[in-house]
Amino acid sequence: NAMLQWQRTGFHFQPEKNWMNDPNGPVYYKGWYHLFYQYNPDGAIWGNKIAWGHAASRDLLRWRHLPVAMSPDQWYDINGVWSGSATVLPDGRIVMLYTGSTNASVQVQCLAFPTDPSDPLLINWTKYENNPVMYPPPGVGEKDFRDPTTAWFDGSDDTWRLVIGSKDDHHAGMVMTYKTKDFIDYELVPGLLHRVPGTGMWECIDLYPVGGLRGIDMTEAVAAASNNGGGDVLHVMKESSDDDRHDYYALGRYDAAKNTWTPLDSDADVGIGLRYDWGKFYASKTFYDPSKKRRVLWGWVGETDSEHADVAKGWATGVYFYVARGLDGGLRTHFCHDETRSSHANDIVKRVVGNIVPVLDGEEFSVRVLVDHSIVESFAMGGRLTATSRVYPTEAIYANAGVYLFNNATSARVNVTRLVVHEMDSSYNQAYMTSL
Ligand code: DQQ
Repeated sequence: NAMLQWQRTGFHFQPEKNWMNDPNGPVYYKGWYHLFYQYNPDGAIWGNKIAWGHAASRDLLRWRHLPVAMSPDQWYDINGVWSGSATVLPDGRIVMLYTGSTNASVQVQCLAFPTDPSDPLLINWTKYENNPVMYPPPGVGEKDFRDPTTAWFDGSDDTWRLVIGSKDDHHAGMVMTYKTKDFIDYELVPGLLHRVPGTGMWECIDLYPVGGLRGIDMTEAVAAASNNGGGDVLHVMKESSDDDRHDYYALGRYDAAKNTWTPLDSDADVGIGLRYDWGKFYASKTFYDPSKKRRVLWGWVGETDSEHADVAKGWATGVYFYVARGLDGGLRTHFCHDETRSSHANDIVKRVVGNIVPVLDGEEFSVRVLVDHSIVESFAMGGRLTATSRVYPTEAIYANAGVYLFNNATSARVNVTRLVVHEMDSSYNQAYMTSL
């Protein structure tokens, strides 16, 4: 079907066919970036046979599709090999932790290793023979215990620590910390790392240090904090809210000794304040890329199309900003995607998404918009605010696609100081894959 074919993204990663959701276990190994992902080999919708799809790349742009890494084939993951994370040990070995949904649909944590560590493509995976390694602890619902993070080393007691998201009886989202010496035996660290009432189940927790322009490895940040207080390093905590399907984060301070993470601003705590993206972006996960000393974020941009794609579709996603006066008299710049005119179809999700973006005195407003067939991804003010949309036009495709700039201001003067348009080679990914 030609229509569906053109909607395939050019540089946003997609499997060759069928359904994908969360990114899993991203890791850099022997010169290759690995991306695993929640994958249904049997169809284009989510199901109870989710496996780990797998692809590898040298540059994060051109991907080589690899065989399914792990399938739901054991009693402890027969209802799904769910999300998880990679940890690279000091000797270079990788351990993978993931959530298994058992034959009784209980969520447990499981361990797996590369079968052949000398294979840079990490094609074969071996599940640990005595899985699972963690069960829901007392008081935690058996369906509320999932998505282990990457572990970091804590030299104060020579253990690896990782966190897992959950919710409690009062609909509070919460994070539990585990520690282990060998990734086989785990101990629940007393107390909760964090908890926010009213935010529901916290999926796909992420916790990582930030400070300065470079990425920071969590193990290094914990070591630095125990030596010299850690300087200006802060920790981002992110959760994916099952209630409203958005990725929320906050900046805070992680205290390993007390097993606490405290937001800088309790009014903008995790789950109620900042979002990574104001459009369609969920179940994200970061990893530290040692080759470029940067932290890389992957997110899942789901489809918002209807299941039957044979409907008539039209065109136009507006990306716009407007300046308005707030109740306090100050000026605010709003930045939004208007999806409402992106298609004639009326059985797909079409919203106006966005928020206020800070523009400081003396700054010019700037926007970067990437259009990748059926994804529009925008970064306002260098990424202070981001919005991602799925759009399914039929008219503005190939040569009929274009960029239009409108100035609808009536009472103020707006000058465009610079407009740069690049055409992206959208067939790059596909051509590379078929030539392998
Ligand atoms: N998707 C996975 C879960 C995770 C959810 C199952 C988030 O592990 O909590 O496919 O999208």
